[in-house]
Amino acid sequence: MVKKQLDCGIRTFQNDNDLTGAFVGRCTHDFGQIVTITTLNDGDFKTKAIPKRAAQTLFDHVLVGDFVSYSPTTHRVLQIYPRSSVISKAKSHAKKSFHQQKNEQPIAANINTVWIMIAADQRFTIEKLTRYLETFQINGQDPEILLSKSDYKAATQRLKHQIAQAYPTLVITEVSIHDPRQLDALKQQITPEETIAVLGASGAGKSSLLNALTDTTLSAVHAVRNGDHKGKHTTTGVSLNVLPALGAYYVDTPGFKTISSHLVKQTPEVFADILVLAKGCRFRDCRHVSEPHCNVKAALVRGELTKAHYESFLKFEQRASRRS
Ligand SMILES: Nc1nc2c(ncn2[C@@H]2O[C@H](COP(=O)(O)OP(=O)(O)OP(=O)(O)O)[C@@H](O)[C@H]2O)c(=O)[nH]1
Ligand SMILES: [Mg+2]
Ligand SMILES: [Zn+2]
Repeated sequence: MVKKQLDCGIRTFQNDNDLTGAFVGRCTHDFGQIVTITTLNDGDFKTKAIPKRAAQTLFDHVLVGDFVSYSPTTHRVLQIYPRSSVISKAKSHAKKSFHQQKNEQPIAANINTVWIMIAADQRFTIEKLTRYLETFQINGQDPEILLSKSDYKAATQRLKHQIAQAYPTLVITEVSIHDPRQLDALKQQITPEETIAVLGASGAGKSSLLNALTDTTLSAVHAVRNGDHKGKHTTTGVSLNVLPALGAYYVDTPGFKTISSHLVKQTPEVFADILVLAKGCRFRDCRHVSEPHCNVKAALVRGELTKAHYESFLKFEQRASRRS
């Protein structure tokens, strides 16, 4: 049983895909040009991130979370198996290009759940939260929000209030690595075999939470800067880590500077209410700004919609129209 929990999900993947007997590994570390592949019987090995035989498109870079077939003699990746999901974001200094995939940086594959970590001691804006929600949707679902460093009690309450104004339906889980009760409640949310990707600003506490969940110092952490509490970009690569007690997998990521995507799939769930209201607007292409008989604005005037919620929807729409 314990062994099964530590296999990075390889056996389950083999069983589900009729691959028993095949040499299947999972990518557990991405250093840029080089990745680590973890296997059942051939240990861990490092290899080129872009396998020789793969077509030279961006998404053929082996990603953390990928299941691959490999040669046990040459330790090369032969094939990346089809992914159930990929998370990606726009490259930091991407120019606008016809070929949008080229400007997109893939982060990890075969992710079941995305946690966005917002720290109580860091600078926060609703717009940044919205960009996280639109960028890191997974299988048509919004990511889940973790409010970290909840031991900063007053700041936590302020943040929760601010978020509730803009997103009354958004569920937020508070967590502090110093609060065993909150850590236990978070563990209850994790299901065996689940692969969770954790994303958020540098210094938010992603690696600290990994250490807290594993009772180890698996991942390096570094104090945030005095004064503005900015992180120091301690984690540089993406890694998949085993949570042994839970039989699940935690993908630790570096704090990214830009959060946006050329590949936003759909309007975040948090705006579902506005999409419903918009069906009642007179004009199908209503922008809900100054058009007559706008049902969204009517709801705003009636107080059924907060100003913060309405305004963040408009900003989302503006970004969407710039993308298309
Ligand atoms: N008070 C408090 N501090 C925390 C908590 N979690 C993390 N920290 C501190 O926040 C700082 C940054 O934590 P890290 O885990 O390195 O942050 P990170 O998100 O991994 O940062 P990058 O690797 O740079 O992206 C460290 O000094 C941690 O001790 C918490 O729950 N409460
Ligand atoms: Mg880190
Ligand atoms: Zn309207």
